[in-house]
Amino acid sequence: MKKYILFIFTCVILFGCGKKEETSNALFSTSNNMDAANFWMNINTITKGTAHTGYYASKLDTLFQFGIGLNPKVKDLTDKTPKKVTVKCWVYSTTPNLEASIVCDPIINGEKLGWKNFDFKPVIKKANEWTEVIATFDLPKNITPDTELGVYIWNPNKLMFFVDDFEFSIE
Ligand SMILES: [Ca+2]
Repeated sequence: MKKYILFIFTCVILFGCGKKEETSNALFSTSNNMDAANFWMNINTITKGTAHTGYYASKLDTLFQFGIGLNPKVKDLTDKTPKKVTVKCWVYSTTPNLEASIVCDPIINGEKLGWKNFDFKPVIKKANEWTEVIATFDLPKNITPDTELGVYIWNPNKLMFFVDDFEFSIE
């Protein structure tokens, strides 16, 4: 009988522990792999208020023509030659048909290798709602390990909009 009680007791403990591991009570969590720490630019556009996740997003307006972005050298990211850059982000515009874009501007020793932009206008049609944007840029074949891959939000008309959850990847 004692053995059975011990067995049941053990099961309760194991089951209880297993369940605890599955649930998270975190009200907030974040991560930072430190590899991208030096690459970010225009972080002074980050403001508290309208946000897709949490409380903060990059705000563009009459003061900020350039929003969140990054500018790493190829050699700081990979030993290989990347062919593509992909940016995913969420955008909230206060005006419909947003005239702004994501720019990909690879530069080596001050020389531009092929400036490209992904226009928000066909994607961000409605005002005051969050929309996910995915932009892919083919990189020029002549990039080198020292090429800087400048990728950032451009707001030439000084409109007000917000950008959050900006993801950058190369392949
Ligand atoms: Ca956020």
